[in-house]
Amino acid sequence: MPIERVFQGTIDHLQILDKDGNVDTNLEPKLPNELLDKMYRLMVLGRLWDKKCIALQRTGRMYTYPPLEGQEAVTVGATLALGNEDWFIPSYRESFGYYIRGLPLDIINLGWMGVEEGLKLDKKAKSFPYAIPIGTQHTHATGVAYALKLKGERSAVLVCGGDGSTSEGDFHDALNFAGVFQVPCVFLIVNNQWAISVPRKSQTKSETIAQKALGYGFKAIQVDGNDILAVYNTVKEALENARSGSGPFLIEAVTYRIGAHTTADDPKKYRSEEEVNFWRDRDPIKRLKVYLAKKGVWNEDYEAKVNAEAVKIIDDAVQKAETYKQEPKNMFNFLYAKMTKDLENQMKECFEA
Ligand SMILES: Cc1ncc(C[n+]2csc(CCOP(=O)(O)OP(=O)(O)O)c2C)c(N)n1
Ligand SMILES: [Mg+2]
Repeated sequence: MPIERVFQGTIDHLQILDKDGNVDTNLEPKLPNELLDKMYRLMVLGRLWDKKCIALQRTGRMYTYPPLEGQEAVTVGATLALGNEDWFIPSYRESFGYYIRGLPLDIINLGWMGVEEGLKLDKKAKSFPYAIPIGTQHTHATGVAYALKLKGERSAVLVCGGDGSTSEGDFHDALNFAGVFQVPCVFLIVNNQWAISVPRKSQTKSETIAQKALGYGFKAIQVDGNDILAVYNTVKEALENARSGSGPFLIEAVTYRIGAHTTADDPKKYRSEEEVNFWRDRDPIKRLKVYLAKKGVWNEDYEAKVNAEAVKIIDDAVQKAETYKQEPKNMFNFLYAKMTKDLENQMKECFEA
């Protein structure tokens, strides 16, 4: 009996801006300067806000916080590519994306300060609270996307999960269902090389994470996650295809977490300084800066203005969050849509004793 090949798959890797900011002119998207300027401002704001959050945590003004440094192109590029009609379902690492979805920064601060209202998201932002349990957001996303499809809405879901989340059963359940029911969901897997102290190579034997989608019957691509042009364009196109009925898509964004996993982690215990420096050299902000300088958008004055503007936004947001009068009863109010009898009794015990 002749052997017949019944399946063959390939995964492409996309990079538009190289590590030194040189653009591949064959791939360069024609984005207006206003959008490129917005990307740069948001990445700078994200980085400075991240530094501030770490400083707040170190001085007892914020709780455990998961740093963003190094992954700004993924969070900013992906959320900027969303339409108002789409849904954003992030993990804890993409909380800065809420700002791009229209939530004020002080509300995001509140979430990391342990105030319940920080995750009571304005419905207009069409965003889910960030998932702390690894991988659970993937099944939620498939479910939301299925609902959009059943309702006949022209919108899509963007869900973000780490490389570690792809080892969870939830990830595979979500992809299988998404493929079978052709739901409008874009899975953005943020491969930052580590799941706390577990390296990517111990996570899966696959050469790429992207290829996992092929097993579930849909397409995928790997992009340079430190190249905002590649991230933005790929997510935008995938969302548009999903809205038009092409079904799910997976994007593996290859990036690196420069900081600690969270403020409760010490990465020096499991990774080398050389590795971190290798990735520092691939910084996402630096390469957009070079590109913008060549376009005549970036110069020293511009940099000073962008930084001053970011510092002001951050200071105002910290001030607002720290003077927020929280309602302690909300730790009971926000647990279920309707409070259970047990919780009601516990609340009474706490506040009426
Ligand atoms: C179900 C579950 N198991 C374990 C944990 C503990 N945990 C928190 S973060 C993390 C690693 C996640 O790594 P990855 O998905 O790559 O995301 P990253 O933190 O790198 O952004 C683990 C195991 C958890 N939060 N939830
Ligand atoms: Mg990871």
